[in-house]
Amino acid sequence: MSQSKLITMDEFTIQETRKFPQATGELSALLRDLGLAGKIINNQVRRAGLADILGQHGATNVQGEEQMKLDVFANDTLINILKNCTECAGIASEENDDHLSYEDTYSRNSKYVVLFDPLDGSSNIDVNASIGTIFAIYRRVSPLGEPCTQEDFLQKGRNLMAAGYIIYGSSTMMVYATKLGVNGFTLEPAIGEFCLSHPNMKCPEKGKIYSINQGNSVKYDEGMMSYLTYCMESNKEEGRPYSQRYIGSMVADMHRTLIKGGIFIYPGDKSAPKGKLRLLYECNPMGFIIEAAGGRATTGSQDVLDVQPTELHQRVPIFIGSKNMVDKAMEFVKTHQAVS
Ligand code: AFP
Repeated sequence: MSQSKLITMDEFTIQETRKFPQATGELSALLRDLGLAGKIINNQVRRAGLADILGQHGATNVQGEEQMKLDVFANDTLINILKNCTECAGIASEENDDHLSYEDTYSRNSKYVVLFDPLDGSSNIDVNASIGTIFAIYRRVSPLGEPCTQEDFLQKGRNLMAAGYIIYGSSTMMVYATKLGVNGFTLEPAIGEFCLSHPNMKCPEKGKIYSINQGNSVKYDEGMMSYLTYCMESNKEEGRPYSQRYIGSMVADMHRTLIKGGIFIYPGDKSAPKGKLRLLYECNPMGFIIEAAGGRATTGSQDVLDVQPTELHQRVPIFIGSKNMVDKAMEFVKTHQAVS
């Protein structure tokens, strides 16, 4: 990309906001605050091996999974930054049982709520693989001036105002989507700013990579198994067999999928019909980003963004990525659904 000057994320977001004369700048401020949280978390992630911060924290989260110290740090950082900013009425975190309503006057009068997975893929921390923070921003439905309520968080992904992630990888990047599109910003460590590096990101319509925990295939249904066989079959014209890549960190697998194209799948299986990934903290934000980039995200029976959430920690199966590849996977899944 040839660009004559560095554009910081703040500059870019303000320019985008100017396209909407009625905008108050609150969403831009919220994105800036999420970027700030990302920089603080990044700083700790980069020092993980040195700071003796690796290892289990001892507690388990609401999903029954062991938390690691960095998860706790990332969660606390986001909660505190969003509490002290003036644009967020409350949060829901993958690491907390319930939502949190901020009670001060500024917060009560804020129109946005934020949901996040503070450090997704944290089991990759001790092998130094990429991990990330995922966030989703809704306009609240409860009245301004009141504490926010659970209904503010249990909204369909279609209602999202913005969603994004910060990937702590070879470099640190913040990618966020609004209805205007998807843009990526790389952290320039010398000045501590996220700078526009990937403008107007589009997910290629077709890719050559499928990404799934294939070790679980003994539990998959016939539709899933026949799709996997299709991915592995040789067909020169169609570019198969596809390559299989799976990091086990959704942010990292999705970042690759967004840039290179491909399909990422976490299906339901015999022991977990709803799969593993959480609708509100992982599937909706990633679904919103990928749709804004021209891709597709489905549970296998409906668009992820159309699922009406009923609980904060709900899980859904997900097929997400390049539109043509998700369409093709659905042919296999639907055929099986039709005969079973
Ligand atoms: P952790 O945060 O426990 O590492 O889980 C990561 C994750 O939620 C998501 O980022 C991965 O895509 C998925 O789980 C990997 O799950 P499997 O290990 O079951 O394949």
